[in-house]
Amino acid sequence: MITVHHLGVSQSERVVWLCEEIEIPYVLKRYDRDPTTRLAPAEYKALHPMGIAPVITDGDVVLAESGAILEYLMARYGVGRLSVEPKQPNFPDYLFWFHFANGTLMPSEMGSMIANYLKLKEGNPIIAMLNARSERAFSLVENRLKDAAYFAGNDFTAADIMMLFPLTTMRAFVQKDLAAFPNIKAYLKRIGARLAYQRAMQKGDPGMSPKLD
Ligand SMILES: N[C@@H](CCC(=O)N[C@@H](CS)C(=O)NCC(=O)O)C(=O)O
Repeated sequence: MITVHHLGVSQSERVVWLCEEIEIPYVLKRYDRDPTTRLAPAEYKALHPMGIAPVITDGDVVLAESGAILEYLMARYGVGRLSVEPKQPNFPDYLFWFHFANGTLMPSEMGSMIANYLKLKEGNPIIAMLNARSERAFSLVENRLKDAAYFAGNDFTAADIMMLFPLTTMRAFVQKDLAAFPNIKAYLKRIGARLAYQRAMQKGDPGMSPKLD
């Protein structure tokens, strides 16, 4: 049996959501963040040497890293659901957006979050660089969602599951006004209507309303 170790308000929401979408049996174990440091509690950190969420256990397998976990679960239990076959024309789009989420968008938003914590003053060249990078990333996302209903094309895939966290829950840590991004807002509405997403958020973070606008 798969156990999804979910740290509250974290990227492990992706794993709960994937399990709900592909309807695989799993046990959900929730952990709250340390109220002072906002980091994972010691019990969570003991699960994997890196000490960060998400982590799953599946028999003897202990696996961390959102992208790796999603690929593992889809390959072993997903019977082809939510991924795109290499022979399909939108395979490159699927790969790009699946990896853009954690390869570029998350580091860019994390940079802005750290700059906020350090209280760098407006006008600081690092802030200007980070803001420009974040704007470029959000504009790229906005343009993609003008041309396609979902990141890989017409169909919802795991690329959407990877991409959603930086567009939603990450905004609990670093503010981002979406007023200039109508396609992103319409997309978030579409995702919010998915029953599997609603179930995942209800089970994973019952006290939080998903940041869908
Ligand atoms: N690239 C990693 C990032 C993991 C990560 O940074 N997790 C954060 C939560 S979103 C975490 O565990 N923070 C708590 C801590 O550092 O103690 C992944 O996607 O799995």
